[in-house]
Amino acid sequence: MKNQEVADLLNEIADVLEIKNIEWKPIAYRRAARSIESLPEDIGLIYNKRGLNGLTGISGVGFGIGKKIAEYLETGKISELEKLKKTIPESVINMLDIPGLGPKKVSKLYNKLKIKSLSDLEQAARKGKIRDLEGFGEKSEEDILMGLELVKKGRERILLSTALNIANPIVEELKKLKEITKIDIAGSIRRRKETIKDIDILIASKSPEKVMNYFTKLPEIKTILAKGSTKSSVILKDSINCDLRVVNEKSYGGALAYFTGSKDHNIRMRQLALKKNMKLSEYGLFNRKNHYICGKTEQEIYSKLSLVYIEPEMRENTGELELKKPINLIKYNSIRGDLHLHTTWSDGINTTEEMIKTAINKGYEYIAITDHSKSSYVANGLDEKGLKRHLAEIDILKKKYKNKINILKGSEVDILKDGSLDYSNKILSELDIIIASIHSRFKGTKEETTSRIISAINNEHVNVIGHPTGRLINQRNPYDLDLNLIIKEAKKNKVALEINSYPSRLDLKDTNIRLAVDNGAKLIINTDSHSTNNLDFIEFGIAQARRGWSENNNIINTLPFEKFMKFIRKE
Ligand code: DGT
Ligand code: CA
Ligand code: ZN
Repeated sequence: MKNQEVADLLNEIADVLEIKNIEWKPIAYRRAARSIESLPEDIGLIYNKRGLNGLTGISGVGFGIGKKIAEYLETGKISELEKLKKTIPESVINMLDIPGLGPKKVSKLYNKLKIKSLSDLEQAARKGKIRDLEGFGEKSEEDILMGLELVKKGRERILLSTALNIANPIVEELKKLKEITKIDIAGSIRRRKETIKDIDILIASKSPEKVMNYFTKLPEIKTILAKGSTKSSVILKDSINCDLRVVNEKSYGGALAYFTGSKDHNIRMRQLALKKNMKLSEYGLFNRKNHYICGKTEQEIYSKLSLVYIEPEMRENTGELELKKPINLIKYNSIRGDLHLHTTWSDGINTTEEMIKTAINKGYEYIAITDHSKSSYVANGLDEKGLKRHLAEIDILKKKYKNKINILKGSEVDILKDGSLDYSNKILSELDIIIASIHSRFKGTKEETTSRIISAINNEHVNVIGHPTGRLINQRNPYDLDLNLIIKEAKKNKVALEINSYPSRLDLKDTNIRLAVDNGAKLIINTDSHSTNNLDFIEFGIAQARRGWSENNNIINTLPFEKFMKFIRKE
């Protein structure tokens, strides 16, 4: 489907026009973009079948915009946009990446203060030059500086899911080469860190030259930075670096441990080896006289050092090497149900039935359908009447699929400003499971936001706090919260804290999860799916749970259905 691409380009035209202070036209482009985004049919197909008439038949698309879309579908670009982009510096357009800066604000910064780039922007904000501009204030300067920080971080580090989507196909390509006997992704990806700087791949092979020749010719590669027989470094077309190392089988475990890291874990491990009169390197474990002891597998290295084997997700030197017995981390197949799913009844793009069928195919025992409540109007939340109709539909589907899966009636209910919920208790009592989430007024004080969440926890109908800290990776910082207090209250009231698996959320994050685990609060791993494909995000939530040292007993949706329901009924 090209719909999103086309919509993005139309929005880009609108952005540039708005920065140039041109009126009305941007509104038309945005209207067209919105309607194309939500088209169920592929816009390319519409054009193929019915030409320009097909395009102008789309609501909001007139002749002028239609012709530009046709040009894009035919040639892959819109000349009008290329021309427009030449009329202002690209670095001005980049300012739109700062959270909170839309084209109107960028236009003022550019036209009135002559701010042309992110570095101009930073200087102006630091010197207090922006506060006097109409529509800005001292607070906006702070927000801009914080936004710049987030953007800088985001440029350096990409989301784990993005990194895996780039790395996995490369590994699949490499596996085709029969000279490769072992291959693993190492580095922060193997540790499943939430963001990634670069891709590290390790290979065992007796013909390193062949491997390197094959690797450096892959179509994914943009620039070769270095090519040697044991190490090559490239920049991929996705603008991320990828390092490849080839070792022999005898050193594979040593190299895998070394390149998986983390660096701090490696350093601690080397110290422990020295204490035992051994030497650990990327080639394996050696005795004082430099005689090879072992190195084929990681397991034998940990074992020779009398250490418990540490799973990659735990290797951050936060106490794991001091463990006397292994932690039985939750497994990637331990989850029995996904309890946070959106459908076309609010802002999802698949129907309730499509979501149910996907969950059945994943082998789940139970699921909950949890569309938004009425205050989430941007997410098309359901009012009471809508909810009733939605529940009637779920009743029918429950019967239809009763031998295949247990379907819970749920809702993701907004926590309002005063801590009350978006539906009355009477309505909430008709539902099986309630996720309470904050979706508005993120900027309260620590006390305000904490007490809003605690009020929700104290509501007898609430079972889960959704994405508890509200952060969006590289886009929005977490709310100011007293997480210790929330963990304590959640535990007391049999409310589970969510590990939201959505790749840009991962909320709670690894360190928060560890805090909840240490304090005995229960957690639940959900995907917050807005389409059937999103159900696969569960692996990212599980990965963060493992990074937070979770075992099955910390996570309520590892329980068989009856036991899970006992928790939900607060028995
Ligand atoms: P990233 O790339 O920032 O997301 O995180 P990593 O952990 O993948 O870091 P990277 O790519 O710089 O290095 C890969 C691994 O190599 C790292 O996890 C541990 C190892 N390593 C890198 N530099 C050092 C070092 O100076 N000392 C030790 N002991 N290990 C290192
Ligand atoms: Ca790396
Ligand atoms: Zn939500």
